[in-house]
Amino acid sequence: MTLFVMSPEVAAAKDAGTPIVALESTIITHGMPYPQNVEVARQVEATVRESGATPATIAVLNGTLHIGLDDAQLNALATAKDVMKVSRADMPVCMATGRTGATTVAATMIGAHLAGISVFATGGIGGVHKGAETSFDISADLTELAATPVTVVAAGAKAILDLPKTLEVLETQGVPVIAYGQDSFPAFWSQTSELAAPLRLDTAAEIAASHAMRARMGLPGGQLVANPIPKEAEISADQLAPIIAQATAEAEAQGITGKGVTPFLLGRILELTDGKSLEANIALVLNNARLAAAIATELVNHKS
Ligand code: PSU
Ligand code: MN
Repeated sequence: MTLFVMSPEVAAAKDAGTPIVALESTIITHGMPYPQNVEVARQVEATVRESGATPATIAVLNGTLHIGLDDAQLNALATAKDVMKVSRADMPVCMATGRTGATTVAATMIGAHLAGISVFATGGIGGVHKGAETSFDISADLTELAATPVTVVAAGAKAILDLPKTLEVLETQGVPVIAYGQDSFPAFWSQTSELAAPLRLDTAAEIAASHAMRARMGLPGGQLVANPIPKEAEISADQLAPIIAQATAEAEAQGITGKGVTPFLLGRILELTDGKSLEANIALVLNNARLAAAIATELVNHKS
């Protein structure tokens, strides 16, 4: 039995050696409400295609790991109830027991790597949560970046996280954090944060060359590319700070822990911003899809 099923579109791109961009599915099931979730998923796929690459949305459907979903599968996932949120720890259990699971950044990296896909676009990665010094809540996305050789394009990390601690853990884990085209580490809804990014690169070609160099050196792990949200779509950090504080306090008061924390906070922030956070989220995901396609294209050229 094969470990995964590729969509015909992704299989054709693999055969032809053309660029492919992996996409996660937790953002669909646990990151955005229906029907925007499926509309955005389609838009992201279309943007990858317009940018000259093939999209490969990754998910576990009834125990089968899919690399690339067709429209009916995408819609089924977006409307399904009781979809597991699948990270590294859950993925084999989900697959072995025939369940349906949406892949986080960590699990999507694992799926992409199994299928030989090197570049992945998402919105934001999981990180070190505020209060982690007592809760120990640190996303498995960070250790996955240290272990699995996939370049992940995200808009930095959300201000729901402790950004300085997130950067510290990434440094400890030996993960290159590369801001694209600026010195500041982007903060998801805002172009900049008060933190400097550890590294900066200005072209997709340099990012691809760095990915290829890691492989040549035999270093495990991938790269985090932090791509700032487009200026016209950003929400100021000042505006968001009280909203994030409120959502975080509510999560604590309601005893939300573990993998429930991130979806809860995203949902509350959406409500408290009257949907503005979602518009920004959509703009930055599309922006990340374009950069990821450019990096995947450079990587293909680099190999040939
Ligand atoms: N951050 C976002 N949007 C998201 C997520 C994170 O801005 O949708 C999702 C991603 O799938 C990420 C996961 O991999 O949440 C992290 O969850 P946790 O914090 O439980 O590790
Ligand atoms: Mn967590």
